[in-house]
Amino acid sequence: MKINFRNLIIPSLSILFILTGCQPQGDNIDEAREAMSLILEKSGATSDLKNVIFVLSDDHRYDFMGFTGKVPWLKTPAMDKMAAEGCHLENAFVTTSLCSPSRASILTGMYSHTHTVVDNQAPVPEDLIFFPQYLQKAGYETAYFGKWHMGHGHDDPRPGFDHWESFKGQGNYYKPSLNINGERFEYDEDTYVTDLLTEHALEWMKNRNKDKPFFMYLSHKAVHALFKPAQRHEGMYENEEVVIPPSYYLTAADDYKEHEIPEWVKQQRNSWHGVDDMYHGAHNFDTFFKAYCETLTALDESLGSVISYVENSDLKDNTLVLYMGDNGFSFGEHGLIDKRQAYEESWRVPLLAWAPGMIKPGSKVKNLVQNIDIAPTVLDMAGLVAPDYMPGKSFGPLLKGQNVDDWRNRIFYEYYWEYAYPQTPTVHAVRTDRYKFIRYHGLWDSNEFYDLENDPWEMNNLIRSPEHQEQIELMLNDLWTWLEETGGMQIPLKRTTHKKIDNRFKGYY
Ligand SMILES: [Ca+2]
Repeated sequence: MKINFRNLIIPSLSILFILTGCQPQGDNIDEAREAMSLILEKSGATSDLKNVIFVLSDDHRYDFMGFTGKVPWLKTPAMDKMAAEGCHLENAFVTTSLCSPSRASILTGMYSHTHTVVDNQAPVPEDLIFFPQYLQKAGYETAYFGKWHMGHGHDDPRPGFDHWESFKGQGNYYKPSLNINGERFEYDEDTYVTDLLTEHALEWMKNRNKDKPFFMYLSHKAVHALFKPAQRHEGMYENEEVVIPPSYYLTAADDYKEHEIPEWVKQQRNSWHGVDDMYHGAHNFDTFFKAYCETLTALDESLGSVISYVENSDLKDNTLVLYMGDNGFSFGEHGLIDKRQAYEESWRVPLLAWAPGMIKPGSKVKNLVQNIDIAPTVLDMAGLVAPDYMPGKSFGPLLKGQNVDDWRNRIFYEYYWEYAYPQTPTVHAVRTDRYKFIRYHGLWDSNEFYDLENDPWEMNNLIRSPEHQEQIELMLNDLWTWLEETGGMQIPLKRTTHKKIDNRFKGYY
């Protein structure tokens, strides 16, 4: 089935044409795309720091790192080292908590409703510019390793990368297959994908063109479900005790009604993404929790190898290493598993920055940072001014310990309902450093408002609280203004192609 995306593409192109001054030749998208400039204005800032390594993980939640103490027995020495010697951006979030939309936001610097990769099934419009394309034009050598996920159909090289290694969709933990610069390579059943990608990334760094600065994007499959640790890590946490969050039992009985928790949250408890029927009985909470932590171990080792290589080469003083997750993951909070919703465990991500010489050891950034800031930040490191159509900002100054007076004081969220996972509705949300307002679309249910300072576990919905009505109205208006001003006033639809697969309506339309 071919979907005509012209109606989606033309508005985003129009924005680019206004900003770049280029006019489309008729309405031919290919010609229009050719006409666009990939040359960005230089910022004029001089910096010795030129190279950037961006390591992305899949579904790693913000607090499952050894140094946070969240899971007392979890060991992540490389992440701990990055935080101790570099910077922990403590309030990092995505704009959509789902693989493909978040990855598209990282690579384009745009919101999901702007790049239109709103879910894992949405095709990728051909006019999208991935920010490494700008880096290439500025003389960078670029490389991509690992999970791409957007547009499941193929794993061929995508624009913006001189070197390409990827696989279709989610790929496999064991016996991986890689498309390396257009050529297919198959690996044996003992080959573990996290280790393989790390080896190849290190090899590329050793053999790259040393006359050019570089940008490397190492995108791990780990720690996406269904978790499979490296053989050497299997069972390492077998005898440990899982961490049960305070909100785990909130929807187990009728208490949730007093707390004004929405009915859909209660319903999801008994679904593919709920603790009472997780993955339709294929997994139990304890083994699932431990397998996640064990799978995380090879990912941490990968980070350790990358940092060690940088540390022991001439890259030490001119390279920034960033580590981030593409979205969060709930482990029983509100009785839920997985992501998509706008509670903290789903919306927040880990974000660490390490660059000896630039970042003061042990730095903490408390500002609200999002995935849409990655592109402007990397471009900033390359001495380039991010294009105006990108709503994010470089957090480079924050890493250097500078005060940025006009940094955003609220962030926005969007998630669009998926046919395959009908238990989570369409969600829009806005969050400040203290309050969160969540709005559900097309659902006769309660919206939510939380005072995160007094209720960090989001267990007391204050949507009816008289003293908070003014704040709620303010945030509701902020949300609509954001959607209106950024072209987000439509809900994407997809044709139904198969019968339902959820536990309540399986086999029926
Ligand atoms: Ca993900």
